Amino acid sequence: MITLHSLSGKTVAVMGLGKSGLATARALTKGGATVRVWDDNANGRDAAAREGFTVTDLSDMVWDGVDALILSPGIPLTHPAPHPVAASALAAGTPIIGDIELLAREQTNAHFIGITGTNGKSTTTALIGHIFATAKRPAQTSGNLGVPALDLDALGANGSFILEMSSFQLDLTDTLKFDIAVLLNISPDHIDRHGDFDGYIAAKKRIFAGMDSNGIAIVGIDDPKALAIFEELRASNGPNVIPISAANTPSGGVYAKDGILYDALSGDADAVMSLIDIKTLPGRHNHQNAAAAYAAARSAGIAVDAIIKGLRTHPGLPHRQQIIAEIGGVRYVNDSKATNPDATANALASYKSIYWIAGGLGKDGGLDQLSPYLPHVQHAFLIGAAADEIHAAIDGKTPHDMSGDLDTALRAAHAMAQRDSGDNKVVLLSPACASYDQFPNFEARGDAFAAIVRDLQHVACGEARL
Ligand code: UMA
Repeated sequence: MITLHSLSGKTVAVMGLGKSGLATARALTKGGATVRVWDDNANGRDAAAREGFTVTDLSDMVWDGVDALILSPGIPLTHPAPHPVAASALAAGTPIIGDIELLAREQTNAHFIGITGTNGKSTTTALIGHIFATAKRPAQTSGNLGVPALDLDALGANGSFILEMSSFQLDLTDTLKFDIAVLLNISPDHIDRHGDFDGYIAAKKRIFAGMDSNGIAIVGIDDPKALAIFEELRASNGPNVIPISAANTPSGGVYAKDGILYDALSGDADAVMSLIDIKTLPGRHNHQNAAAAYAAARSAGIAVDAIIKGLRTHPGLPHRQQIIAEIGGVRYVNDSKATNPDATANALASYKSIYWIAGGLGKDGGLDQLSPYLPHVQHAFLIGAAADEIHAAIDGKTPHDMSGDLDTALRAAHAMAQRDSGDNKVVLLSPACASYDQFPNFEARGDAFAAIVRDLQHVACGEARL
């Protein structure tokens, strides 16, 4: 755990007692701050009280004498409306920051590598972390990926924090300056929390805040919004800018073409390796993630051989096109983390014969991006609150059932896929929606999918033995 000395002797309020809030309260207390904590949910308050923290209703807080409010990323800072505690701190002029800002203020000698984008940021963060581990370089991965930043261990001057940064977390940093910052792509997401698409883009751009000519910005150029940011950075006096792509062949960049990774950092393009057979990195979107990880690792001085080895041995991440099992020639793939249509479009593009489970809590922005890949879908099984919306988008194009829930959908998809005598069949959970209508979070939804698949596998093994 990090010990936070920067606020030693000060009074600090911590709002939100999920994993990042509790880790923050511990790190502040260890560093000698006086900490006041609150959560709107009794479970959070009880967990904090059990650890001995002073639980104080922050809506009654007199902010005079409070040095900072540490806000959990899931709590609204500005939209749809500032949380009342954030609003009162703001009115009193109390700084509002997040746990990652505190990490940066404490670990000033370490290197910071930040990764953001609408999709692919967890995979790219994990990939960079794995490459660093392969090269035996001291580093830790954290941020939106799951492990709270202040649960990490302190690193020396040779160490690197490799941080997946959500738009919520970027809104809560003010002095953090990345040495290497990666923006993979931008499409509409989290509009409720940023007011509109422009607000979301502005939050994403904060990953480059404060960077000067010593910094390296790695930017995807395959969508118009990220491309515009690339052009803007290149025209500025800010960081060195490296384009990455899986659709174009940018000079001075890193790109994948026809499944081959090319290094054109110094002008001429060198073929580095084939990505096609790496099972944990299927599809063109993952080839762009690999290009970003390669560019970040090269920028950090890691040798090409170690990067190749790291890319080849990447173990993959749960809930992201994760192969759970193969039963009777059908692969069962858990892509529960695909909580928006762009992420699902990437998954649908990756397979040719799909029994597709989709739905959940829909997001604004429409489903148009799925259309080009619907020919890959043999049959769809729609669940959750957004089933009607997806039905309207695919009706007449893709045969589908209104399945209601995951269990019904998966068992029907299994039965149909097992009867299909074709090749390359995949039963794919890639919802294009958030999970909150039927599950506590996307992890629980993916775990439920995996549990049912194992049950089906068990039954199939029993039948094979008879
Ligand atoms: N809470 C309130 N009042 C509110 C809202 C929430 O008191 O109005 C309380 C809840 O009761 C709960 C706590 O705040 O106790 C939850 O805080 P949180 O949502 O910030 O969750 P943490 O457990 O601290 O997890 C956060 C990130 N969560 C979010 O951004 C929503 C995790 O990202 C991250 O892994 C973790 O910190 C460690 O850094 C998750 C996520 O869903 C994976 N991220 C979004 C995404 O990927 O789309 C951005």
